[in-house]
Amino acid sequence: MKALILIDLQNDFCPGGALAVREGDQTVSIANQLLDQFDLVVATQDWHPIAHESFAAHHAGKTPGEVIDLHGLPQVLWPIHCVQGSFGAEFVRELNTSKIQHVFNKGTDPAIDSYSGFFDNGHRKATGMGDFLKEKGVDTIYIMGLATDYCVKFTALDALQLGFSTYLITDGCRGVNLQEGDSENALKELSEKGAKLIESKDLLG
Ligand code: VGL
Ligand code: ZN
Repeated sequence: MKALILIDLQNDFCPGGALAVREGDQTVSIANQLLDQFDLVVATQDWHPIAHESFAAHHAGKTPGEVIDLHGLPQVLWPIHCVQGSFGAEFVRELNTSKIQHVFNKGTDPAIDSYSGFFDNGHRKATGMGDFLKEKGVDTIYIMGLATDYCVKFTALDALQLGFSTYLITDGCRGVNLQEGDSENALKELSEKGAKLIESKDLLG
């Protein structure tokens, strides 16, 4: 049984948003086209309290893009984004959410970030997505969304580690690219670790 996981298709990651990813909005129509190819569709939603410690604004003298030690983990500092209940945290209006069976919120603990849809960055707490998918009999996961070099990458790494056969729909992803090549390197690493890189047309026949 195969599932589609839509990663963080939220206003703040699209042009005009607080943590805008170049061409982030172009992934939405791809998601909409793919929905009918899957028995099960789930989504993740970056969902931070305003006090989230990944926000550079909470660290005097720090700016977005800098890396700090946050309770023992390296943490990239971000602009304030995807605050619970804000417009920026909402799914992009054009996304057809009617086929999404479950939304997994992440990044809700102010003290730790959560790039993966499965676990926080310290692998301390699970979101429940892994158990949910296994209970539904899912063994194969197709991942797309935002951003390639953060939430897509870490969701796919965890999917592999959890034993799911893992596909990345590359034209359905866009990256932040704080450093040039981050997204390319993420795809390369995922491929080396066993993820299969495909394009949406491979599913649409
Ligand atoms: C993300 C940075 C911070 C993502 C979320 O969705 O890739 N990146 N929060
Ligand atoms: Zn975030």
